[in-house]
Amino acid sequence: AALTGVVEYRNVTFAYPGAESPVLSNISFTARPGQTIAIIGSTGAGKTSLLSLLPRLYDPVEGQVLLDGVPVDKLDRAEITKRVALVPQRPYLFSGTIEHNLRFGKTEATDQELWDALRVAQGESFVREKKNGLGARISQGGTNVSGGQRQRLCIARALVTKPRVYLFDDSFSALDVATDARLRTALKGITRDATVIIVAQRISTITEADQILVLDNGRIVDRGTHEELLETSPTYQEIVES
Ligand code: DCP
Ligand code: MG
Repeated sequence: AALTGVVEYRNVTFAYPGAESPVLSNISFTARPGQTIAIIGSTGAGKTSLLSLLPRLYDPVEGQVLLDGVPVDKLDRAEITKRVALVPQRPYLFSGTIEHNLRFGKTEATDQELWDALRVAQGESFVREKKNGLGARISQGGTNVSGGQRQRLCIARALVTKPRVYLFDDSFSALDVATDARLRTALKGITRDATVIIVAQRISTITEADQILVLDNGRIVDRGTHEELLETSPTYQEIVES
């Protein structure tokens, strides 16, 4: 069977409801299974807004977002949730156990699947260290775990759903460089056939991406691999040097 998980943005323009000017203009790109597409750009460039259109947190005002060739507004929300996992920039945990939080997207996951996801997300050891393990309580908003632990639990939650498409919104920024590197190596195995779109601040997180989109003021100003952009993109060079 053909691999699913093809994401296409076609001439997408987006403004927040009630806002006058668009925060995204004429965005076009395709991300295929097996690929990692990275999005980089300064704060306010529109990276989070761009990701939010695939799971339909918002809809574009012009253009189309397609999943496996079908405009997402023609798909059931349940179908989108099954195929696409978004790890948000502000990872959200709710009051309940670690297990509840990890099963949030997929109630029928086995404990083994939860531990496997935690292992990849580099969250296994801190959960094992808790007296109640998967049964350990998380307070509302996840205030009793660190920012990095929160991120790892949210990454594990996404892995549990075994989606075709992963959207990581700056998901590795609260991790130290070594944990970030270990996590991404482990992820590579899991996401080999999936489509990965990753927003990053740290250049080291994205140097191996198949394509990097440089976003500036809601527009894709340059695109290419890390090596290509170092040669051709002044905006990218600025980000690398900053
Ligand atoms: N914006 C808005 N209403 C929202 C969210 C954002 O009007 N609910 C505006 C603020 C910015 C623009 O949209 O001017 C783009 O915001 P993004 O959050 O998409 O920007 P980034 O994700 O690129 O920024 P950061 O790197 O800070 O996460
Ligand atoms: Mg953002």
